[in-house]
Amino acid sequence: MRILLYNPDNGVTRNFMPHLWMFLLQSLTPAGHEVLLIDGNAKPMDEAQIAQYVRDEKIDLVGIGAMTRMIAKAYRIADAIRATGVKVVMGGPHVTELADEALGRDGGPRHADAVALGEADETWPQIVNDAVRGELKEIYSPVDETGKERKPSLKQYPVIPWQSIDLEQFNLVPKAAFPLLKKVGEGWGTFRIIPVESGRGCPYGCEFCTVTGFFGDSIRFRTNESVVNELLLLKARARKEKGQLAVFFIDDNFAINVKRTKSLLRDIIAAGAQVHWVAQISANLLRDEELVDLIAASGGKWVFIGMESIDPANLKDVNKGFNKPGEYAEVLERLAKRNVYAITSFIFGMDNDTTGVAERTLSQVRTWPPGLPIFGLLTPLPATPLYKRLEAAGRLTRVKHWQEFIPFAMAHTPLKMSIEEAHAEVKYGWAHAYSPEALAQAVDSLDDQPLGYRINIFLARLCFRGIYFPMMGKLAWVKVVAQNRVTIFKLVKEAVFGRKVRRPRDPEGEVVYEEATASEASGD
Ligand code: B12
Ligand code: SF4
Repeated sequence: MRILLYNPDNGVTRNFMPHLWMFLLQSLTPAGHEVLLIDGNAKPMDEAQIAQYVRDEKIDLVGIGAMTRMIAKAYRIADAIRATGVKVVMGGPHVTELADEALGRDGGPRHADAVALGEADETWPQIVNDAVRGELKEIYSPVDETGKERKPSLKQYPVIPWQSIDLEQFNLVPKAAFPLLKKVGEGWGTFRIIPVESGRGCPYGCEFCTVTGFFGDSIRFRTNESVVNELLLLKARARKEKGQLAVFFIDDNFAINVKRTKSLLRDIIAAGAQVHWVAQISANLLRDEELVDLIAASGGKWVFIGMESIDPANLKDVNKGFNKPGEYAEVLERLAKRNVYAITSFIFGMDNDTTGVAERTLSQVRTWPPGLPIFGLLTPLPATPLYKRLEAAGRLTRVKHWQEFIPFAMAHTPLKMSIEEAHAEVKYGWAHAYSPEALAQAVDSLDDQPLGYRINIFLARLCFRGIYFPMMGKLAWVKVVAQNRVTIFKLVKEAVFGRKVRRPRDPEGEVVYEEATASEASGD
């Protein structure tokens, strides 16, 4: 069979990273089938185009995966494919929770021929085999012989053939930035972020999160050896392509078992498998100095921290009382001391939020080492405890918000502010955290660091700005570049002519200056 795996675009931004599920299911497909991948965020297609593609490529089976925010597009695409007579299987977190919606058993139209519930590592081969025989079932659940739910072990993790997968669509280097980036060091012609998982599951059960329900509170890990080998494979590819590559460890809480994470990081270092990496780790686990040392030594550059709120009452409300706002600054300083920076994620529209929450949050953020703050709204995703609580209280204003998806829009009314006020807070957060002044300040705050670090924070800030203010066309980019011309000019000048590097004060209290060296200019 010719199988197409498709992930829809989110309709707002371009994807910075491919979706792991596609590569994983491709690797788990029984031999003898050809599997094609389309990620809509890198290769946007509308319904007519995808239907044409399915006909032209003589596709026999399509698998579609989607998060809640992309599900409306996923259904439209599925409808267009099914109209060509090709069967569609859907999987992922949304249809796992609402299989009846996808199968048209809730009174609405049917979108999928079959639905794979939960983790499909073990059911996917069975789905393919059933499709070959023309015996596709409606629902596939990961269960054992006795019918009990079974979470796949990650001990026998498949080898994803990264050395040969076509990743052209995921090059993140904008062509206009070539001249500047070439100065920074070798190999900046391509830059890709690759998703790698080292484990699954998080037992913390934050009220708004689907992870504890979906992956279960049983935490499972791959072997260190299998993760290390995957990193070595990716490193070899980057070397061969003379390109740059970073890994996103997509584990929900990469350090959920600190002892195991340390052992993995030690093995990565021992094998020389260090690549630059990003991971999600909750703030409470970053108290451990040795862990943070190992993060830095193994290539960790950015840590995504779900801070959510600076108000302990809000955190308690959403079952995230383990976050202690009082220690956020200390945690970030601990990381920054090792040149590791944080993507700090905040949620507005929580029940104890009042107007001005964005400025109150930003006034703290400004005192922290430079990072990448991101702002979202409390969103009741289906089947989460949050959804159930708001539904029971009659507080949902858009009960099936995913069917009329609007980016950055609430689906319930917070207790102490209006929906419009909450939207305005998010806008304020993005506008002020990513203004030209804020970008310049972030770059300047790293004045004692090599040029590579400052370019890195500047480019990262520009990209993150695009989450709320998408820069989809050339004109939008030109505008952003014009607004930030002073900072860009400063960085280009330094890349081309070198600079007087400002070093920390020496013991005599004198400021020492020296010319930038080639090694400094080549970054980290
Ligand atoms: C990495 C990640 C991201 C990345 C981007 C996605 C990417 N390119 O990989 C980033 C950081 C950008 C991101 C952003 C967001 N994310 Co996110 N993200 C994840 C994360 C941590 C890992 C995804 C992953 O690769 N998992 C590992 C793979 C193996 O699991 P999987 O995708 O679920 O696939 C398995 C099964 O679901 C199934 N399956 C999946 N698809 C299909 C398709 C078929 C045909 C079949 C048969 C089976 C199947 O088989 C797979 C193997 O078992 C998950 C949490 C998690 N652990 O999954 C959240 C998660 C997917 N994100 C979530 C959310 C809410 C978001 C945001 C909306 C957050 C926000 N408020 O802004 C944004 C939206 C992004 C967008 N593009 O619009 C939710 C989605 C919940 C939901 N019901 O939709 C999750 C589950 C986390 C959570 N807090 O609940 N995310
Ligand atoms: S710590 Fe993160 S992954 Fe774990 S339940 Fe909370 S939000 Fe979800």
